[in-house]
Amino acid sequence: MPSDDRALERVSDFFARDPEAADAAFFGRRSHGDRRGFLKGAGLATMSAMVGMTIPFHRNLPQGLIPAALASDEVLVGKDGLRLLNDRPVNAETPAHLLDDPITPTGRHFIRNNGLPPVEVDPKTWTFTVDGLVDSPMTLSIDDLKAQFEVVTLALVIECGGNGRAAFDPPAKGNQWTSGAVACSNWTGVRLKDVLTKAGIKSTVVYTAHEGADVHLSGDLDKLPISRGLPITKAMTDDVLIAFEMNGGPMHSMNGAPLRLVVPGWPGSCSQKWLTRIWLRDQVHDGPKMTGTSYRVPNRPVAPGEKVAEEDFEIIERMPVKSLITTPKNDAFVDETALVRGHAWSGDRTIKSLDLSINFGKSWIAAELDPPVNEGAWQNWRANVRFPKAGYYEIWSRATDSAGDMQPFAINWNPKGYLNNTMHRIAVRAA
Ligand SMILES: Nc1nc2c(c(=O)[nH]1)N[C@H]1C(S)=C(S)[C@@H](COP(=O)(O)O)O[C@H]1N2
Ligand SMILES: [Mo]
Repeated sequence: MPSDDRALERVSDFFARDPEAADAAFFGRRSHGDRRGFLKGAGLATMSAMVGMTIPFHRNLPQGLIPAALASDEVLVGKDGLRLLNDRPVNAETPAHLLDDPITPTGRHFIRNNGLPPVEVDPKTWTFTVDGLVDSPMTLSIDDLKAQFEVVTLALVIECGGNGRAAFDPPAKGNQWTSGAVACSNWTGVRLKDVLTKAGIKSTVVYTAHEGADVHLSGDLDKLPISRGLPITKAMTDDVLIAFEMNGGPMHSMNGAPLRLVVPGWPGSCSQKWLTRIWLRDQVHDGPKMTGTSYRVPNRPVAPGEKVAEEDFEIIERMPVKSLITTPKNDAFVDETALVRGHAWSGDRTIKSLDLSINFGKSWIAAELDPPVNEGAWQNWRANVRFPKAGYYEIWSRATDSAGDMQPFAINWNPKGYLNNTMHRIAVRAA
């Protein structure tokens, strides 16, 4: 396991410290087991894939030189306005006002990587395997999926379990997400349930285990950066997809192209990217980032800063009720009346009401709330808000879900900073 310091190292520092390991990490390919790279002469295709376009003068690239694009914000090729938190692994969130669309465009879907994405992926030759406790293990290509199963398109929320971590006090280690590690894109694929049913689930199965083709930060090809799973009951629900398209087009390479799981409403970590294997097990999966304090929270309320014994942690399942204000932009100047809008969601549930306050919670204004376009999608809402006089206001949004859970004002602290679902607050200045 890399320490948190190593995990926060930038690409350029990694190459400077350990060029062999860095090279293997970037250009080693788990799925094929061969290690190729700059030091051993990477092909044009590899480098082009890494920077997102052809490199006309690639023959002049000195050996071992890292294209500057890989050590800068340009790792976000094909993304629009995301804020880069780290480049090794790449983690980037979307400012709230750029999440304004009812369905999140590909360029605005956040990125959360635990390792180094595979390069030179080819959707034509990509396969993944279903094995473990099944009657007939299967290896399927994307064409096989399209031919053998019903293809569906659903708008599905993916939210990182650590979204909102930046607000924890005392601070929690990890990516300091503010509010932008969430998105609701249209995903096209087949239902996981249909594929598992075809493989034949043995009666002893309790959990799935997922593997992807990304490489561990250490460059060690025998280690997986992350391998999580689902209770089989969740895996068998209608809205869990094995997806091969995003928003009607190709999936972005950083969002798992060419094949990924999408498990709406549960921590984003369940939605394995660059999917290569689903393994059915007769125990709760214990892969990397399933155990210890990863994606786990204390099974009881704890005091801020309290040390919690590992056995008192439990796996996060559904994500809690939450909302986002996407218009106006934080700190905007507004007129006497302003259209306020955004989204609300709650894992495995629907939203019953969305209320806004402009007087620090003294009174609330009900927003107009759309039903979800399908199960697993967020719900869009809007309201015309009138500001009684010129001055500084805060707009607070508070969602209540179908089970009556309401967003809190203050955070329930936990050691790793998961599940911050406090109300969203933005500042505006009314003219
Ligand atoms: N193979 C693989 N799958 C992965 C990850 C990863 O690092 N590797 N990160 C997970 C986490 S923690 C999250 S929140 C989501 C983020 O999906 P996105 O990057 O498409 O937004 O992917 C999940 N799937
Ligand atoms: Mo995540």
